Amino acid sequence: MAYTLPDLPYAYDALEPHIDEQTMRLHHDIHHKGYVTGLNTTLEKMAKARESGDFAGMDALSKDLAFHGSGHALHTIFWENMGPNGGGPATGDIAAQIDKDFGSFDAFKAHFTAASNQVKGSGWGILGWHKEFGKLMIIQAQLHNDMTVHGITPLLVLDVWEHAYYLKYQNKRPAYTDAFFNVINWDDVNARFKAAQA
Ligand code: MN3
Repeated sequence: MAYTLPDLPYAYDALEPHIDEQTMRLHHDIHHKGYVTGLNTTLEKMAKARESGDFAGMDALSKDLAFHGSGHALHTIFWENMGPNGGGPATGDIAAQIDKDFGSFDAFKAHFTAASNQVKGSGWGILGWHKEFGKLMIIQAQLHNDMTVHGITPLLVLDVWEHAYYLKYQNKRPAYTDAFFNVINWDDVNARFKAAQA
């Protein structure tokens, strides 16, 4: 049972002018698909290793699983975190929790964009709920999988790999992370927050 690339929940041009159509096509159809394929290939190779009893490649395969599995998971969240009618300040329960854990929405936004802008090379800015700690946290991911806090559930994720913004924003990552706040679907973030607390 292989994993498949989920369709975008809106048209490729739905996030214009903040995220351009060509970037969305390449990002979803080529890059995300690559992680889905990589995840399936890695799981097949792991199954073959168990069948044959030859576990010599398990270090590399484990790294591949972390990379492609996290790539597939984060991109799936990323598409759903955005929408054509999004943007504006946080709403609902997540807004209250943001105020509690970060002081204000503006302080959260400044913290989240700084963490995202300062990712060295390819990675993500991530707002997550840590159920055991009872707290929202902002973390970075290097690539897709390095530097997590184990136990955290991603609620709002921002891809800052160059493939996510370079066609439109070139080297101006801060302009892209600022534009992201015009397309955030807070209903989706709230649904994820509710599920993560259950
Ligand atoms: Mn990406």
